[in-house]
Amino acid sequence: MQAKIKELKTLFESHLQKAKTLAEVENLRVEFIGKKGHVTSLLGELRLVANEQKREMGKKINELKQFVEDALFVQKQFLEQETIVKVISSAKKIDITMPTGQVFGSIHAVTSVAKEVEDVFVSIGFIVEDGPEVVTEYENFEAVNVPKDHPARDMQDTFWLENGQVLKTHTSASQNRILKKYADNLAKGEDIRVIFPGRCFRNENVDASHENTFFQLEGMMVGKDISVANLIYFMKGMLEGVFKKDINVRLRPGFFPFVEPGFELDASCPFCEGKGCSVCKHSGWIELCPCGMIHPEVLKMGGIDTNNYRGFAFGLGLTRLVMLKYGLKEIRILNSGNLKFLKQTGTK
Ligand code: FA5
Repeated sequence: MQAKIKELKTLFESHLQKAKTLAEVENLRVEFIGKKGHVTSLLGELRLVANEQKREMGKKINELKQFVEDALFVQKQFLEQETIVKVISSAKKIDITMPTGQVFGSIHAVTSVAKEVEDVFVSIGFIVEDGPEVVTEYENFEAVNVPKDHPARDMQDTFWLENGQVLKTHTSASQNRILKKYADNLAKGEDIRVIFPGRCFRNENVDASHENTFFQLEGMMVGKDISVANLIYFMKGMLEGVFKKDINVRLRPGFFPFVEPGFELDASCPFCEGKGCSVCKHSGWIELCPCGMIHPEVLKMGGIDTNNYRGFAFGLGLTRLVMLKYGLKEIRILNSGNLKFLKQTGTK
């Protein structure tokens, strides 16, 4: 048996020297340590060996098996490495410093300003929510205190779908769903702080400052002692984050059925710093963001206990903010796909 083991080892070594491909190495594995391989059969022959030698022979066969396994592993690794080197050295050389001529896209101005606004709010504990563009009549109107036949429905020209749903005319259409989603926060002693950007659609005549498809970015904060002062504080912080300078804000009364009291928030013109210029039509102020304290009916429909909690909401005209930031006089350029414009305003 000992002689057989030795013989097998020599045979394996001579075969291994000739194994120059991975397939040949695999064949060798099957031939020696496969189910019916030489070494495996030798193990079967152990039962014929005298009892006092069984232990020693068993050990030697296992050592041979281990030797074969190790040698095959090393040879396999060597061949794999050799293949990689061959592929690399025969590959076409590419100069990665050469200009490719490829045209890369960039982030649209609306997306990039939305991200700036989101970053400011997220840094003060707001969550960013998404919402569908097709919504129910209830979400778009009733849930924000605009019942059927209410004259305020005419404030926003609506695209109605055949199934009775609408293309959302304002991001306020997500208020009800979001209030319901986070109402439990209040019981846990936490505020509700959410912002929700979204694309809105209105069936109106387009001009330099009105599009039928535009973006708003809405925000809500609900809690125990929320007041108009909180609203002013957060809006000022957001504008300073976007324009990177001190911005004054002022409130004027404004009517929206879903807020009481309601306001129009004006920002001091970031271009002339309130002195008056063509962007602010020489008033020093720019109308930017309707807002107000959320109407108790809206809170109730959102599952909020109005005896204990109050909140503010704002509906920033995101597209208008983008126009302001880039000094654009024509809103339609933003949806035009004009590459020259997109290249100038896009960020990487
Ligand atoms: C609303 O849509 C209210 N939902 C906003 C709101 C939310 C008020 C929460 C109070 C509390 P309004 O219709 O004014 O309000 O639109 C808000 C902003 O969207 C406007 O100030 C304007 O900046 C922008 N906007 C409205 N219509 C257009 C349009 N056709 N094109 C571009 N921007 C528009």
